[in-house]
Amino acid sequence: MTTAAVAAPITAQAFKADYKPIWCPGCGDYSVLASVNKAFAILELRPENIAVVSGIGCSSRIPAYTTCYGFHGVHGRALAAGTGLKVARPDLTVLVAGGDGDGYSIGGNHFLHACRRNVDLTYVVMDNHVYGMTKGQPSPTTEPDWDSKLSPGGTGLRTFHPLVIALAAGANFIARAFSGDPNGTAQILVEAIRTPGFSFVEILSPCVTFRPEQRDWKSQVRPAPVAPTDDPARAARRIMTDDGFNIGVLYKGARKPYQPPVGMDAKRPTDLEAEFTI
Ligand SMILES: Cc1ncc(C[n+]2csc(CCOP(=O)(O)OP(=O)(O)O)c2C)c(N)n1
Ligand code: SF4
Repeated sequence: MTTAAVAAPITAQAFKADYKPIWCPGCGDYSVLASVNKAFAILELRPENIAVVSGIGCSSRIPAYTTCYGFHGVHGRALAAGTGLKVARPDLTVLVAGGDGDGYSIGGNHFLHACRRNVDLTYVVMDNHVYGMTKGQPSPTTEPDWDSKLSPGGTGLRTFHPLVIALAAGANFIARAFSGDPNGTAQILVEAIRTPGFSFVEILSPCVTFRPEQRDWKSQVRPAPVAPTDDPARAARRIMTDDGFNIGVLYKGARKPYQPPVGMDAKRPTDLEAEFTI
């Protein structure tokens, strides 16, 4: 009698690339990377079936640090690239990742329309309320009174509210996580990836270099005191009235993802020309 070989379960280690991250010691993005890899392992995915797509920024370095397929594109265009990829290759798990500058400033318009389109991918924003890579300029989520050499006295500008904007624009899954809770973050990512449609996970990820006071986030975050809802009005009230530190899944809807047909016969330019001949 022969015993069939049983494949060992995949571990987070299998998603860890040989490249050593060059983030500053203590940067929250290290834990986000660990949570992403853990989530892939819990879901029993394989690196060759995943694409991690990013823009530019410290956080956007993440594709290089996984063994998955990766695309480190241009600033603010991660969602455009990731959406196109998922539409062309619906068989892949697509994770788009980056920072608050990348996603909400230069990429803000893509963010709105990715929520609206509801293509089946997961978007992770490592939000540190600052442009880390370019040395500390304020971002859309920077507090109006944050005083720095580059914004003396603060910007005085109202902050962008990514979660409620995502809800209004049509995202199907909305959650907030904290990098200092890697297991909780991994669980939220598992749920986000499993949920069909556009899943948005905002991860508070401290920039210890330009916002050292964010180390204190660990004492400010708390589990959201309410269960996830599928009612957008309740979710909006919840998100609008919290102080930005409630962690958990805040909204989970049931919108059908957008997926146009793929694999259609390509048209030759001469056929197209013939269609338009009067
Ligand atoms: C078109 C373009 N404009 C500006 C830049 C410069 N730039 C690179 S990263 C970045 C901001 C990064 O901030 P964020 O996305 O919050 O990521 P973090 O570095 O904080 O992780 C900027 C403005 C660029 N690379 N390309
Ligand atoms: S500058 Fe900030 S965001 Fe960039 S690696 Fe350093 S701590 Fe992280």
